[in-house]
Amino acid sequence: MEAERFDRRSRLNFQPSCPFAKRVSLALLVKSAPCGGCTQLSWGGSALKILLVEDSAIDRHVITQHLKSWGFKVSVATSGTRARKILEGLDAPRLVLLDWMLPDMDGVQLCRDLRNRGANEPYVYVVMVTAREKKNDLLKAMEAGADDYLVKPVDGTELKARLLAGRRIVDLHEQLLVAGEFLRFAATHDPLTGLWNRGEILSFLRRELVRADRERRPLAVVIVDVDHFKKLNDTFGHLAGDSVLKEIGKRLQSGVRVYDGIGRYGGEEFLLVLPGCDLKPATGRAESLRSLVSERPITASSAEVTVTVSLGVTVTLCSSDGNLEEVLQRADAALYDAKARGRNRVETVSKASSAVERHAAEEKSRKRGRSRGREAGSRGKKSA
Ligand code: GH3
Ligand code: MG
Ligand code: MG
Ligand code: MG
Repeated sequence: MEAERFDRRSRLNFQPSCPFAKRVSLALLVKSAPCGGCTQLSWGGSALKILLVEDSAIDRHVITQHLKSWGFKVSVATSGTRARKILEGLDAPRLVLLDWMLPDMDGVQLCRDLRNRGANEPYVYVVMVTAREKKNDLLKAMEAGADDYLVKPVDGTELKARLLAGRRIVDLHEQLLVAGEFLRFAATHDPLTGLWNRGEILSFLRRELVRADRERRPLAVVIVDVDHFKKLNDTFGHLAGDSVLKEIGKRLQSGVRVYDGIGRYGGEEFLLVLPGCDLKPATGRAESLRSLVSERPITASSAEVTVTVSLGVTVTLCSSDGNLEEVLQRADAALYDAKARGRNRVETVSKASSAVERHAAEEKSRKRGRSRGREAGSRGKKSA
């Protein structure tokens, strides 16, 4: 089984850094597990949770006995309020057997409320269980969002058949959710390094530029480029080059804060966005990142290679410091400078002064203007 899971994962080309790899392979495993098409009501070997909402003690007893004998982990609610609480909880049951008449509310209303929850909530499969057997009642329950309908007294075989169908829907929905999450991850991450891809880091930068402008906070942008990477590829081969890129990505990521953004900008280039960071601290951070990459050799194929990077740093405070393209151009110009000055070094964009210093100076002059205004006002009053 383990071998099959591994094989499926590698065919889908998951990277170990993809947090969904485990969940997707689990979902595939559930589908391909021996119990997938048989009559065992379990979830990949573990008990499937079910909520029984029933106020009649006799019905509760009979149905619970059945469910337990089929391997379900049963939660019981004797009122609609209690059922709602259980369904709002973390890791709530995804299968519900719902009595129509409850002491505090009508099961159909509970079902309707369940269907009106946000689209991000996991799907809950509802089987209405009731003594009402008119066709109109069946229609009313289905219109309220029930998936199935069972008339009391409950027949064990019939109940089991309905639950097998329910489990299939719940399984399919889980696989759909996991596949959606995986697609979202794949669309926003670089498959080699597991970092954000170019589109995602640029979106982050775009958002942070707006925030920096609104909050008048500095924002540093750093472009990191591997030195003489072509030569490394030529000497050790492309696969070795790939391992080096992965390791550099890891080292850079280990050196940034949780609220910083890091992504693969292009071939052997990385882009870092450091919110709240002015030029001086950003240069210090870039310097430590440079050391993190070069301080220990990286294993590439069978060789140990020491790799260096050059970094271009720029900082911005507000929209008048330039739009996204201009900010990137400035960081790129600084990087070009670092390359020209011998590589394995950090350069900042030469013309940009500290954004925060500039902001502080602007604030000072504004305050001076205001106090000048007040002084003028009080002088005016005195003379009047
Ligand atoms: P410099 O110090 O001036 O930056 O020199 P460089 O050799 O690093 O720069 P250049 O732009 O000449 O070469 C970059 C190389 O990076 C060329 C390209 O084949 C390689 N590269 C780009 N993406 C990948 C990748 O995903 N894997 C590998 N192994 N190599 C890559
Ligand atoms: Mg009842
Ligand atoms: Mg380059
Ligand atoms: Mg390079």
